Amino acid sequence: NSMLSWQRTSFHFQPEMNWMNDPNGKSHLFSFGPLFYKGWYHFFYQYNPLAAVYGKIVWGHAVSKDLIHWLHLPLAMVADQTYDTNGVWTGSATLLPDGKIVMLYTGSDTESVQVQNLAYPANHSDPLLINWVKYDANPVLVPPPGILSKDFRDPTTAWLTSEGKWRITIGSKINKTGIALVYDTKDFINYEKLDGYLRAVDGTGMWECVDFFPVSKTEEKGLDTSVNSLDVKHVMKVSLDDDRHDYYTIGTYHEKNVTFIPDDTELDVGIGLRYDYGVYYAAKTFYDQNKNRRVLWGWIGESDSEAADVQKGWASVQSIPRMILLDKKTDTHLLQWPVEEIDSLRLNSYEFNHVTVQAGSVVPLDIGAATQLDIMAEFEIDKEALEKATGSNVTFSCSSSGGAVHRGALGPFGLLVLADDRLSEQTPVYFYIAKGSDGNLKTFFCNDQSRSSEASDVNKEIYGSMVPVLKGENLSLRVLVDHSIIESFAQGGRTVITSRVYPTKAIYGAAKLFLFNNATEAGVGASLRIWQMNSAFIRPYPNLDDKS
Ligand code: DQQ
Repeated sequence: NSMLSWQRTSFHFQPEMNWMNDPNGKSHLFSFGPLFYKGWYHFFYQYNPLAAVYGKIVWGHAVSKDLIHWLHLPLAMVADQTYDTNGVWTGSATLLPDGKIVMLYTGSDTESVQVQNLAYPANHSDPLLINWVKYDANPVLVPPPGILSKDFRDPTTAWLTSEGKWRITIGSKINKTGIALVYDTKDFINYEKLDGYLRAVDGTGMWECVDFFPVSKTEEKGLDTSVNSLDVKHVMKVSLDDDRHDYYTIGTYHEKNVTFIPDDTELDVGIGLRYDYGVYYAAKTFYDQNKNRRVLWGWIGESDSEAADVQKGWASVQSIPRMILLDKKTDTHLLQWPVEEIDSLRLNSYEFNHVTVQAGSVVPLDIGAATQLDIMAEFEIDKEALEKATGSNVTFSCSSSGGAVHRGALGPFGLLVLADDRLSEQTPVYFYIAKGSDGNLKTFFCNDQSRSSEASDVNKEIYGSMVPVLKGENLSLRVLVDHSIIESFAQGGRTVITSRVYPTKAIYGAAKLFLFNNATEAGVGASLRIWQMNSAFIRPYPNLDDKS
């Protein structure tokens, strides 16, 4: 066990032991008036308390004041009823105008039928919300006619219609068409199924963990889930069970027709943009009314073997919560950025200004141990080389064009993360610029895990996608490194990649950081600010028995 303990992360949310998956209940900030002036973020998650592999799932629960340091609380809900005996699955919280909370979640019942259930806090004056009550006439929704019993799950947070009803959507499929069913309710007990679908897309299969929320077209802030006006766009996100990735689409919500229409049908739900081009699934947002922002949580699984998970005794982490905004410069993309509270973990910093990284070279960055880092980097590519490069028709893709060792005129260049001295282990996080035959530049952002570990039983895919780079923009990167996870954000969070890597040598003090430029023509100038990161405090809540 201790041999593998270095893989444990230091500032990402993890239970002490065993298996975790989806974020649930979309943590909200609850404050309880002047007498109990205590604001807590609540985080619920899919959890198997008995083993480090998937199994009978219950709801884990933790609280935080800042989304970074966490206290584990007792399980919020366990599989103890006929309507959830095979698992207390994913659900969402809705904060009612009177300050009360309702939770809708999927139960897998005695026959493994997926049904929707209602739960609420036993005591709304308990800021920790330790005890939960399941409604005694559950389930409140069963699969409607035409929907298979195992294709009906993950109710969203409810939003208000202009008539004052609450509306939710639930993911499903018909044959191979992914769909989002819509229901209206006044009391969360009785529901009216609306005709049609919020959206349906052929060939995308089962939609899990649908999320649906507004983003502001005019302001740099988040919006409560019910906000709807001409100043907003809506975002729909689905998790595709078939390919295990999270896709989002920006478009317009038509309340009266109960439909969501993408701005660009080529970027439709489930076929267009992804939140993250690495390991990232079942993500959910919530509106944080304390800081007027929308925050995204995502489940980051392991990519080592199940046997290794059993040996180390735990599996999965949650991403650093990300603030979400509409990218007004592109209008097609969202921006995702680690919540500002993560900055409180920054320790000593190192600055490097305009470091020249010649074509075909590697430059060590002398910062000491490189296992817990927050890296901000900007790259300027040699203009002459950009102009001189000959355009061609070659199609580049991160995953199939040879990774960081494939040399082009204008890339790859970037960082070698979690690398040992001799570079026998390294994970390149990099840009690759391709010039088309029309002379236009296309920029790709990739993570190459193929040499991340000398171990053989780990995933070594090369991840990535195109990233829009607008006129006048430098190439910019932010990378959070935390032992076995690398979360990387390009162009302010327009394109994001999360890697799970399991080096055997590049660990603790032996883990180093380098700049690299594997282009054949273009030199690159790099400016960086790098912080060593403290560990977060993530422990059991003290003295819970003593709650007087
Ligand atoms: N995980 C839950 C389901 C959801 C899936 C069960 C997504 O409710 O569809 O643990 O990872």
